[in-house]
Amino acid sequence: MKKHFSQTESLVKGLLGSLLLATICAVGARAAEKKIVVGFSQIGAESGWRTANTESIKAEAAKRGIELKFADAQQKQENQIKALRSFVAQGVDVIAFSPVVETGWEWVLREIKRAGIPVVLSDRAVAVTDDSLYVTFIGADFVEEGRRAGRWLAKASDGKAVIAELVGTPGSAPAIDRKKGFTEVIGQYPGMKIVKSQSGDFTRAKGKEVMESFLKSPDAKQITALFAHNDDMALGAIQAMEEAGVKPGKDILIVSIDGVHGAFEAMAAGKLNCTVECNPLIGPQLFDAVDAILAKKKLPKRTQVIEGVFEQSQAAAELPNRKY
Ligand code: GZL
Repeated sequence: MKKHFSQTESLVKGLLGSLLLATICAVGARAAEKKIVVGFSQIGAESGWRTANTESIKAEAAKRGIELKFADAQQKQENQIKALRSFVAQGVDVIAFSPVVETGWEWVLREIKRAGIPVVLSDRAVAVTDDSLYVTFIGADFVEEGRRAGRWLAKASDGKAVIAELVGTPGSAPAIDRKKGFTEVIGQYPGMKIVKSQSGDFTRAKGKEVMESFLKSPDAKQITALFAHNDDMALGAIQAMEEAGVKPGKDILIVSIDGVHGAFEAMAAGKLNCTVECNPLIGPQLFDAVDAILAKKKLPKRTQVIEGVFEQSQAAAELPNRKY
């Protein structure tokens, strides 16, 4: 009996050993295969800039084999907050989002921190009392973009301009900071003043609508320049000017921000005078940050995006190089 039991015993031991080995391999293989999962809440599709930004993020995630859970908020903060909460419920590895406005994020960011999920701010910043609620912010210096627009207009108008302003989404970081930078520069020129200012919400349609109302106002004739917080609103304003018999780029100088393809076409046609670049192609930087976070590397609180300024004389030559 004893002999018989030892043969059975060694058979069972062998089986258990190979079962254990197979399990270890399977778990190991699955761990090796486990895809990084990133939840991204995007503002919407309000402008050419935003579309290019989305394409850059989706393309980079696909290139790196990252599972991207992408949510379009149609420019509504409540939709972004819902999406952020759903990412927590799904247990993603990293959460990234482009906050439509600066305020109102503290609560949900604290929930995400409690869930132990790192957060990356993409494109726009948030106003919070505790900056440990996010790991890093990847985006442009909007105040400097506003200064660049102001400097260009001061030079082009010899420091004398009666300005209409198309403002971006109220409460958004780009709208607040671009206005801040622009007014800081024109404040140095007594001959430059903003006489009309209204939000076009970064969209072409609203930009056209607001410019139409500016041109219908009794003091419309005094306007000599337009500062648009993005190219899409400037392109809408150009349409409104032409329909009103005003020559855009000549009767009214126009400076805007983003550097989208349509802006270069308008400059080449002599209808837009200057666009200050704001690079939307931050997908690679975003996923470099994700990789660094998952590798437990230290990141700076702020990752700057590099950009330039382009005017009419450069448009035709630059057009073929434009990636967005
Ligand atoms: C800027 C970005 C702005 C663009 C607009 O980084 O947040 O939002 O200037 C876009 O075109 O709608």
